Amino acid sequence: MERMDTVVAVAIGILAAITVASVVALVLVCRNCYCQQMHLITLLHKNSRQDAELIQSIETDLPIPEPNTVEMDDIEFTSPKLEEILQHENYIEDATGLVPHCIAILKTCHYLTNRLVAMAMGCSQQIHMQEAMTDIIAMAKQITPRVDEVVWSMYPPLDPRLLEARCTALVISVNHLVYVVKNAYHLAGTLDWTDQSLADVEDHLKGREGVELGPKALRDAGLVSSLQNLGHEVHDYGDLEFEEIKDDPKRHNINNMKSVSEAGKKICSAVKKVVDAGKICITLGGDHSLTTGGIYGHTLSQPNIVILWVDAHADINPPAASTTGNMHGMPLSFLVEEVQPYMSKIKEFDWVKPCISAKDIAYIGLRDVDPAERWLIEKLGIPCFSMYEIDLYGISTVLKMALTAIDPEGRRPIHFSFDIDSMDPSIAGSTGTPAMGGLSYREGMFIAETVANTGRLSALDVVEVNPRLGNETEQKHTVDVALDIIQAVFGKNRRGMLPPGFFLPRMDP
Ligand SMILES: [Mn+2]
Repeated sequence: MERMDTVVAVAIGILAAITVASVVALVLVCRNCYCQQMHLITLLHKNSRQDAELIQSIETDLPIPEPNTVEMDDIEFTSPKLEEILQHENYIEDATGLVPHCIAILKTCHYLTNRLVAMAMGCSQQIHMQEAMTDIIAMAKQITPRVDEVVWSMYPPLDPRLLEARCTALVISVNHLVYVVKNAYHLAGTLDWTDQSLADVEDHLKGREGVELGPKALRDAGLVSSLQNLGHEVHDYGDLEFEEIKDDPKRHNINNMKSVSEAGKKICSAVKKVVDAGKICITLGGDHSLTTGGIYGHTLSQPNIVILWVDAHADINPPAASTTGNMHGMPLSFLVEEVQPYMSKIKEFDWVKPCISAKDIAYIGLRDVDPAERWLIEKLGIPCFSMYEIDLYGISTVLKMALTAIDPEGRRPIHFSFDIDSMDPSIAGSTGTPAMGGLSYREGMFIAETVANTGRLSALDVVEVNPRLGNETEQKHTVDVALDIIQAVFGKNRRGMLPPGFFLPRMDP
């Protein structure tokens, strides 16, 4: 019952905040509106536990005045707790994976309403107060019960479809408000920020996770120029375009199965093309599922590769053994010959053939390994250096052992698959499945420098950088760490660098 009380309190809290905001907006604002239909696709994802507390924090921190008694100037719409929620979002647990999206939608709707109201306060003289009042009142009346409904169906999130429908209804109402305000101002240009917020909301409605923004974040941070500064010729092939497949339910226990299969084919041929041309291929993710196509494509050009898999996770669950259905936990199962007896036949993945042996992979940094994965590692004898071995031997010995295990003679091309979640969340927290106790910055850099020193790097994956998770500082750190690792892999060394031909001229006496 305490939980129900919390839910009621929360519902009333958020409802009241948005009511006040909407009512103020409607007093100031006029004219017509239109609405935009959106869809919510359920996406299995991580996590949520402390949601009730978090939502309660929103409630306790937001001043919630009585709509009828308050003066416009008295309304304060700031909440430091919202910032706090943003920081801890990626540690929230919930089986449906929908709650984080719902919280994000509620927050954005809250933010939109607040800003629109604040703006209306600032420019009330521009608005024709008499007009369109009826429309706006009707609209505001829609928003409040819809917030209430979303919150009610979140605790617990028993029916994902109901939750989807209710989030959609809320977003439609908030869209109404946005467009009514836009219309009232006749100043669409000054309201560009609303488009960004609405696009964010739409992403959450679609269950998009933000990891697709990783490559842009790395490019924006100067990836290409930093590699050029190291003396490399860099060709940026741009983003691969993936078609959106509408009807793509979970099948064979793989979420969005057709989409990931089709994407894999494209990644496969793109990587093959680059390696065929004698270049080192960097594949930026995105999530780790890209290696199904990436490693297969690499082997089509270079059959003799070995794989250095630096990750918190083993990513070798056969689909049937996966507890989440997320392809990014399974890519190696499609590629390793010895795993095939444990795989069910999936015709959509006929294009990928098992192409590497369990003996050709070395894991480094594991610390979140599923039972099926541990069983395969032991049964197949996959060289595995978890955080335990790193603590036991130190990173230098571990690397020697790992490289020797997969290639005693040190002649084979290396596919270095680097998952940012191998690093400790304290330095790279903006990632979908963070795990405590990861690699230190120094250990990560040492791995990268050692790979560079082999001179045998043939392909590099950098995956799971998610610039939408974590706070601003975490996002920046995560991108910076990824960038430093990439630079180290391509020759930047902490000992310092001599540019070609550099010398210190003697001074005349
Ligand atoms: Mn991974």
